[in-house]
Amino acid sequence: MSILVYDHPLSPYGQKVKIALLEKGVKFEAKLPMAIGSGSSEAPFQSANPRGEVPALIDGDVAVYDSTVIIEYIEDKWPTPKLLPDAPAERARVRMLEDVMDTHFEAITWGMGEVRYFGRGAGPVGESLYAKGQEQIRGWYRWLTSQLGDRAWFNGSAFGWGDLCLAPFVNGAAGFGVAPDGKLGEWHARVNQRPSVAECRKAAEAVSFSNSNISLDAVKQAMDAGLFKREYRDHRLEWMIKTGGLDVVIDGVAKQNVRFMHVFD
Ligand SMILES: N[C@@H](CCC(=O)N[C@@H](CS)C(=O)NCC(=O)O)C(=O)O
Repeated sequence: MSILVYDHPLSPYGQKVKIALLEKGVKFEAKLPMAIGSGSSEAPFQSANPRGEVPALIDGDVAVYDSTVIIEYIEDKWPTPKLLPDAPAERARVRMLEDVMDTHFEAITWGMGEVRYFGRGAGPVGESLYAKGQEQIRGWYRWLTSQLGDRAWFNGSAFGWGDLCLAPFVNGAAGFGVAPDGKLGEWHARVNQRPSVAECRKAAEAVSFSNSNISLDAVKQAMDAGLFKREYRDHRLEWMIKTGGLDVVIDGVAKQNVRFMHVFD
C-alpha cells in the first residue's frame, strides 16, 4: 500500500517526514493540498489534519499529523534502519533538539519570511524584525554548536533523527543570509551531502520565492485581497510580538489575512 504525504516542499516540517521516509526506503507520494495557506482546506486533507497544516501522512486507513508524531509513527512502523539513538538519555537529547527547532528556531525564520516574502511591517518595523531575526539565529547557532560538541552528527556517531530534525531548518535560515560557520558549518556541509537531505533541499529550492518570478507586489495584492491567511500559531505569534511586531499582528487581524487555530468540532 502506498504512503501519501500532504506536503509543501518549503515546509521544514514536511521535509523532516520525507527525509525519514527516504532514509527508511519507504516509497511515498508527496501531494500539495488544495488551497494551502488560504485559511481553508478541504477533505480528505482536512480530515487527515484538522489543523489544515502540512505535513499529514496517510497510510491506508491511518492518518497522522504533526511532524514529530509522524516521525514517531514512521520509526515504530519501519524500525530499520533506526533513526533514534539507543540510550534513553541520547533519545531524550535528540528529542529536545527537535523540540527547540520546531518551536523556537522555526518561529524566527517563519517571521523573517513574513517580512521578506509577505510584505509584513513595511519600512523600519520590517527591517528591525528581520535584523533581530538574523541576530537571534546567530544566538541559536552558538547554542547548537555547544550541543554538537565533538560529535560529527547531532544524532551521535551516525546520521539520524537529531540531524534530520535540524537540517531543513538550518537550510531555511541559511537562505536568509545566516549560514553557520565553524563546527556547525562543517556539520551543515556534511548533512547536505546526505542524499535524503539533498533531495528535499533541491525540491524546496525549486519552488522558493527567491527563485520564482512572483513579485512582492503580487504577493501583497493577494494578501490584501484575502487570498492568503497566514497561520499565526503559538510560538510564531509569540515571536512576532516579542520581536516588535505587535502592530503586524493587529494589522493582519484587521485585514483578515492572519488566522488562528479553530476548535476541532
Ligand atoms: N507542529 C506542526 C507544524 C506544521 C506547520 O506549521 N506547517 C505549516 C507549513 S510550515 C502549515 O502547513 N501551515 C498552514 C498554513 O499556514 O495555513 C508539525 O510539526 O507538523
